[in-house]
Amino acid sequence: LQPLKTEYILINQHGYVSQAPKTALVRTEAPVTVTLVDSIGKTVLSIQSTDPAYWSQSGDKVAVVDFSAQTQPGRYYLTIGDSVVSHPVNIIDNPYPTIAQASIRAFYYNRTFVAIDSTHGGQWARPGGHPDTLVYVHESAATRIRPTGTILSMPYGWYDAGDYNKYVVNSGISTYTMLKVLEDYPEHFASQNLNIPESGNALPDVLDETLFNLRWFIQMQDPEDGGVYHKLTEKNFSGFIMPHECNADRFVVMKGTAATLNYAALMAMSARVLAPFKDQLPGLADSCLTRAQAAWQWAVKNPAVLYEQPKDITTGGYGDNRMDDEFYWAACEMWLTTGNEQFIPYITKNYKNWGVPTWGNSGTLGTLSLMKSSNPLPEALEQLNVKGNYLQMVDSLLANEQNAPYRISLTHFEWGSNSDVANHGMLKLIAYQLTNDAKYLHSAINDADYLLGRNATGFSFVTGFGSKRVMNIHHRPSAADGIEEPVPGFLSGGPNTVVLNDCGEGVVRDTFPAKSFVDETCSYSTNEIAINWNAPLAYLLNGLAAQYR
Ligand code: 9MR
Repeated sequence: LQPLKTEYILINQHGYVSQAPKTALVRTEAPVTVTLVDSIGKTVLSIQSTDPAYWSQSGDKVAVVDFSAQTQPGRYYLTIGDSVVSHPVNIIDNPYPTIAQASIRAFYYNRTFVAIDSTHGGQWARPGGHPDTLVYVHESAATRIRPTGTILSMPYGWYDAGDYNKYVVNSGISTYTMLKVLEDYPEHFASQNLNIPESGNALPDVLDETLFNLRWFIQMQDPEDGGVYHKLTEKNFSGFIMPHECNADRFVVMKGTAATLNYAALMAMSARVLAPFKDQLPGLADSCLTRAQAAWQWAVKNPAVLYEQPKDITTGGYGDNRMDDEFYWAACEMWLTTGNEQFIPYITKNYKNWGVPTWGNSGTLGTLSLMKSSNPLPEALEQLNVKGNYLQMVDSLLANEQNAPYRISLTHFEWGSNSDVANHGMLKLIAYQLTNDAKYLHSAINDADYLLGRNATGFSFVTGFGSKRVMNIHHRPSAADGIEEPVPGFLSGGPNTVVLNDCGEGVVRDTFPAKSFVDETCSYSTNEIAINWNAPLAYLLNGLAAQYR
């Protein structure tokens, strides 16, 4: 089988489910016959591809190869003639548990403050950094009681991404998604062992990991008035050094409506999701609710305080200029947790089909929570037809997928495009929970296949998994630790054309969006990692792992 022209055949390099549909893609101008061979070269299946179709996003033609008929677990290869062979094709009863676990362990590796020890971190053990027990109030956040330079202690929390800062707006959606996957798949998490320091205590490991972030998040409220700081940050992004080598001052910056509503929403949701664990976490759910109420009141009094980046701060902006999605999300959570009718008008006024969730568009999170409610909705909410509209939105994602040569629902590549694919997968799994219709489950598998190699770049985008996997993520510890393999379990942001020259003149990127990606540390716009990207990945992979257990 020489030479190896693996790029012609695009597969999920991690593994296919033995009892589910299995597809690969072939880059070809005309239909081809593809052979599935076993590890000693014996033909087990001969497959005729579909007619190739052109995709304007990738600038190439691909044909679909469906090898679902092979249900026997094992290691195989897809071949064309005697010169083209794929990466190994793994067929497994449930390929997801290990990678699902890694997608959550990635958050452990991104903890601030604590050291990552070798028992839990293996070769990626490192000293702790950024204790955040000494944080200054920036002048943009100063009040009479907390004037500029006041010292606060706000420890714990995850680093946002490849940088070392902590941002409320982005942390809120990430934490929500992690609590949501726990809420939706409790049995899966009852037995999952993440090998983190808290493993073995009475809580599910995913909750322990999420609490590590929540314990920081909860502190971002100004106790005087209930408003919430936009971020906890250094003035400028640090160099590519290890966490413990950083010694730049840290600040809390400007209170704003988006951060405050995001906080109200997450705190109210936490009060609900944590309630069953009140024996292990005494008082926590109650205090989340008290804080949610104070934040809500601040936001009602200050409904349009937009975040403005102060002149001396250059780290991530996460500046969100629309508040109606946050008002909707927060009102949904507040109503669900308190049952107080005062929130209903905020829900009805701001309801719409908010679409795929992102840090700047969080409305659908409220819808996901509403749909999970076990109590019947009051008439005013029933009339919104939330569930019907939701399923219609997911159906349109499925229609996109059917029409797309690459068999995904993505039609437009934004910064963090891979997280949109992962979020599609999450939305589809939730549609599957609501309907039990396998078409949603199978479409979510296609999203996982894409992320794990069946895409226009040929890369598996999850560190540590896949034959041709990303190695040079824009992640300070991975770049500075002297270890060849990047920290595992992280989802690379993925192709897009937003910043074509992030690596300077020396690196030329493809101008087709689906191929505009480089596996270089410098490519912050295509190869960074982030908690809001890993969270839907964790949802998708753990949901699939739960499905095939
Ligand atoms: O995910 C964010 C993306 O939507 C924005 O277009 C981009 C530029 O503002 O910023 C991304 O978020 C980055 C954040 O600002 C700082 N930490 C790293 C994040 C991922 O790149």
